[in-house]
Amino acid sequence: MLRGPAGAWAVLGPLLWGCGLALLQGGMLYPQESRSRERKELNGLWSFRADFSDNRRQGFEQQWYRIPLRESGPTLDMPVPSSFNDISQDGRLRSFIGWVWYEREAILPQRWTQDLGTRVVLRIGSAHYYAIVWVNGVHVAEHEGGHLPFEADISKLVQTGPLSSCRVTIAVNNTLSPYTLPPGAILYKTDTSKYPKGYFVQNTNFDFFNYAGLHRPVLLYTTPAAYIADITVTTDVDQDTGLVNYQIFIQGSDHFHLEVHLLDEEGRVVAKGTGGQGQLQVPRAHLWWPYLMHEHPAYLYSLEVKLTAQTSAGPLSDFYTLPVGIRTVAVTERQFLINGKPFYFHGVNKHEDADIRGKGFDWSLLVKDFNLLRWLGANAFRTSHYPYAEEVMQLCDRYGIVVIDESPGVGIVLVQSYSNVSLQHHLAVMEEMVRRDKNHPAVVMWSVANEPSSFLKPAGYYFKTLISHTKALDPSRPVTFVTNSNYEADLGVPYVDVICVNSYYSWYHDYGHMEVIQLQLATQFENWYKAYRKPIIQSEYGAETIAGFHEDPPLMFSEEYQKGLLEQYHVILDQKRKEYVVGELIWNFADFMTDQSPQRAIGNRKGIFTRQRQPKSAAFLLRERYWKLANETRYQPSATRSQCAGKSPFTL
Ligand code: BDP
Repeated sequence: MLRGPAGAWAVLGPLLWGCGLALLQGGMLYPQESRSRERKELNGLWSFRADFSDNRRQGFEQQWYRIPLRESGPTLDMPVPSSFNDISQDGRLRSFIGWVWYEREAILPQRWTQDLGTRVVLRIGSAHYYAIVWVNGVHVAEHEGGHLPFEADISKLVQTGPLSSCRVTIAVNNTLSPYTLPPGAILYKTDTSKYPKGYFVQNTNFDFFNYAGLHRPVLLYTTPAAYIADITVTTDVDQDTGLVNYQIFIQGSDHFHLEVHLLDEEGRVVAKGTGGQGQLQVPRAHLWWPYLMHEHPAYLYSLEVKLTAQTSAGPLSDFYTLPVGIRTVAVTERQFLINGKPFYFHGVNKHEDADIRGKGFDWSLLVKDFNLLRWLGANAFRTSHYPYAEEVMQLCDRYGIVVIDESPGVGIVLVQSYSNVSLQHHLAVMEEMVRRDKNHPAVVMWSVANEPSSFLKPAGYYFKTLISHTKALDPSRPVTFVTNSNYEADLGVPYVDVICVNSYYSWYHDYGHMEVIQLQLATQFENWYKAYRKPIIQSEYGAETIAGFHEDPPLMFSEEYQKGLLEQYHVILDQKRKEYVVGELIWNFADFMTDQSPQRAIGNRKGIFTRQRQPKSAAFLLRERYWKLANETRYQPSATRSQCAGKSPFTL
């Protein structure tokens, strides 16, 4: 039976898709090459300087952006993308707080600087946390927030003079405040008998190292002056016909013509349309299925959009191709449905984290992680605790790895972080996130926060507003946040579609007593379910484990203890998944760096893989479990509707 509010959006979602879109101004299409578009990556070595001055403002006082950085003082070579923290041997840089300066020259093709029908855009994938950007000394952009892209149209700047190069300067500040996401606070230590004058530290309420810098690709790309600014696609299924609703935003011209073609994986046109908005119908559609749920998961169509526009510079064409997965998502009182079939999340929580590069994007790491996920039989992960790189989301679409897409709302524990200023910023971040990730079939749910103090009085209004805003932005997906509050005290959970609960039985309390886990976990599930009658995901559980530590009988921190603890959880998960538990996500996929503290032996060691991606014993245990779960929950299409005749099943 469909539950009230969730049921309503499950039914109305596809019809309402146009309404949410109106709230999203402007687009954030992934920059791709096409017949009308070029891109030039600015990855590699940049000049770099951290501003160690007492007030950290020397760079602004001396206007370091006006002349090449090397002319205003010494610089370091800094790789982009990468965090800057672990690159040098300078301990001060590892824990630096304040402004750092990046600079690099880019040589532009002549056509980009001379053809006024070309638009040149500078795009920064992620700058943690606050960034100011200049091109040739001219301020072009400013952005708050560390995990989402932003861009600046720099055509006018590069097309006005005889220049064939441009100097890009980016100042990045990693300071967090109670009003940023995630929140943090600078604490001045004023006791001069203990600390030097002006001494301060940054306190945070999250458990990962606050890596900073230019974490994702920086690039230049072009579009014609009249261009496809945004595309939004939602999908539905009627019997065996796939419905693809599209809406396209154009900028740079009021007189244009749009053609859309939907191509299957063989490149055959299966539907076409014209105009900025419409519905394509695909008879006998191949649905997008999660990994291991179907013999041909992750089927992607291509939506080819062609714009022909009249402009003052003459007629222009623009081409953009968007991958489209046709699938539905719905939530009932006890189930999470994908394409109308019960889906069980068996997966992991991750971090963007690795040796040396910190949170810097790296293709080798990315592909290794996806190979490990597939080896493990994981069908899902949560982007704990911030949006991951766009390239990660693209691989999830291609491999069928289902995503709970989480905002950087982690560590919202202080009352100030529930203020109006914080809420407005959180709403804006959700807009940026939905705008960026709305077209990924892999994304099946938004998570607006992790472990906030949702028992505090202002939390009720805060989460009500935040969740309803997110639903208004995207009525096609359920919304949640991840709680660790008591079920009776939590003021945010009434507004979620799926309850996501973190618990660390026999780890953060009852140390060493694995015998209490079953009782405590069963009580947890029963309390939440009785109170809300909503499906539940065990969104974190785990134990700190130093690879190579062995103790039998199991002791904390040993590989045996991690395995034993997981096994105790699995007993209850196996009972409750027959009722209303719809998923289990281990904490964590891999060990990761944290702040230094007596509880952390060089980072958080709850990974089932080490930070270097080698398996601990628990990885083999989970692998056996996940493949078994996959076999039990696999959807068997009837012979007549087989969607992949002649294709081999995807197995490892
Ligand atoms: C949870 C947090 C996660 C931590 C984990 C832990 O959500 O970010 O890393 O605890 O302590 O409460 O390992």
